[in-house]
Amino acid sequence: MIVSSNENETDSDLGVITLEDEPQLKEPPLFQVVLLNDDFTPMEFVVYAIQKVFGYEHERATQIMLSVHTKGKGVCGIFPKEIAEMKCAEMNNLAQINEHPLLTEIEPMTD
Ligand code: TYC
Repeated sequence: MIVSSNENETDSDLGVITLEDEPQLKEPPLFQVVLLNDDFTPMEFVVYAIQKVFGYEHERATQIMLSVHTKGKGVCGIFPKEIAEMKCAEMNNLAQINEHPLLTEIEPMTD
């Protein structure tokens, strides 16, 4: 089978298909959005905020809230850095405008 009609190519080039290097698409580094417990934020507000920012259903948001309440902290989601920063800021702003001390922070995944 002739794969090239370029006259400058030598016989030894015929039949050789050179593939370009595949672009090395690296996965972006991931960050956890970590929710911290406190003694003052009402549980129902935490559930509401988790649902609003992360899109969980009421039952799952309640599980996350209770886990944070008993263990001190817990992961709400794992995202590329910019999205994790946005979710974290959304949670902290929502808490602040409602005058609750609720806090989230982001942590790089160590895999
Ligand atoms: N510990 C709070 C309370 O007893 C509830 C709470 C849960 C607060 C999770 C923050 O991230 C939190 N009202």
